[in-house]
Amino acid sequence: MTDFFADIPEIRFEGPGSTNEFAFRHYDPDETVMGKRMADHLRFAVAYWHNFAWPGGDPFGGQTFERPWFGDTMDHAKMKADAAFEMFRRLGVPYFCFHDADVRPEGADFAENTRNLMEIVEYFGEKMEAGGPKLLWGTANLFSHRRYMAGAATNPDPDVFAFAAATVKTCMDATHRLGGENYVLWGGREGYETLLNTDLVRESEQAGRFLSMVVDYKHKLGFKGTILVEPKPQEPTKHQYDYDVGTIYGFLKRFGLEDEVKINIECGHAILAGHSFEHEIALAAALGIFGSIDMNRNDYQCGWDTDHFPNSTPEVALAYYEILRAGGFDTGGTNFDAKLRRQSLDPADMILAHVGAMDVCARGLKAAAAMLEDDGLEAARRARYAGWNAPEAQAMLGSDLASIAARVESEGINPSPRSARQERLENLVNRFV
Ligand code: XLS
Ligand code: NI
Ligand code: NI
Repeated sequence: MTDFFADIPEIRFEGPGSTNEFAFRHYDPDETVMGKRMADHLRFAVAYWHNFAWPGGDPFGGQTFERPWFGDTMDHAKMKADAAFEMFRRLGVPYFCFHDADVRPEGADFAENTRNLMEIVEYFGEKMEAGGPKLLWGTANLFSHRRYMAGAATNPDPDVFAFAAATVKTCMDATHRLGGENYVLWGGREGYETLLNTDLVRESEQAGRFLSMVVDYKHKLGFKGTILVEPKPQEPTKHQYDYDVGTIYGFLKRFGLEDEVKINIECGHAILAGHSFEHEIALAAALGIFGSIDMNRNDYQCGWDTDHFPNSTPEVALAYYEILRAGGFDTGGTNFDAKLRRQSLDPADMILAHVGAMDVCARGLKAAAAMLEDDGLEAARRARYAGWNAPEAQAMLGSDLASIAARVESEGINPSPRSARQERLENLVNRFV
């Protein structure tokens, strides 16, 4: 027990009219949306790292947050876990996510890291059994320690590859032990700073072997969860290999892993890649590799991963629209990979950031469900492609250029352009958000 959140009540649904800061206005876990509880649609998770491990630094200055659990001992790590589970309980979230380095002190070597992690995993296990949230996903931090400065799987030094592989094995063990529903790989340093010292082909082959070993180990372990890769185009390295969904799909195909691995899509990373969040979700769903989301918001003026909490219902609604169109989450969920601004010092800021974000997601989900049930957008989409239902149109796809040319000439085919009706569809969206 800590008294860190002592003055903060458990957050309950009070409805849109409530003026109580410490209440949900839109997130009612038991409300039914399209035949399913809202909680089961959204599958919220709190990220351990931003809330409990990040000290509030930026490139110009260090720590702004003062937390009683900051420190390098196992006692600190346990106090941190106490505070974390106290926050989870107040928010009533069904899941959390963590990296090994968020939850245990750094040891002198691999063996000590493993001992530290497993001790905390035991501690988590007790709290989870006592009614705490479940684990949406676990992951290994293969980017903070200086050994990983030139990458983990893609490192020029085979000893770093080995250390990273051993660490991922341990983190998969920990995730499996805690009943995690997914295992995530975000290749933080899997990229390069300059081509002048980089062997692109060798590095991507190493990454392909690494991921294949992860998949093999999953099966050996009997882990039933999903392996997820999280794309990001730049930052921390200048060129990241896992640029976006399309790039990762090509990589998975190259190594025959497209039926084994799915994608964890982060809103801010999609924006850094020059896409929208909904584009990345729709593309992954279309390719059969949609897994989970890291929900946050990026600053559009800044080419940096700012990890703001989401607060735009229209943006979130379009993302959930694509998720609902794809049939919703399977093992995935909505992980708030979001952090406070560094001036937001109070314990209440941590809680209320999540309250706001959960309400925004609830509104977005409800708007998305209403749009889907209305069917206006889908009807317009079907009408736009209706010409392709004609037998001649289908036959053409199995034909060849010369036959098509002969048909265009003999039938005098001369297309007349039709409106794509974008503004009308945007007006339609605005009826719901
Ligand atoms: C960083 C990533 C990271 C992953 C997990 O930009 O989003 O937080 O989600 O390693
Ligand atoms: Ni993320
Ligand atoms: Ni991010």
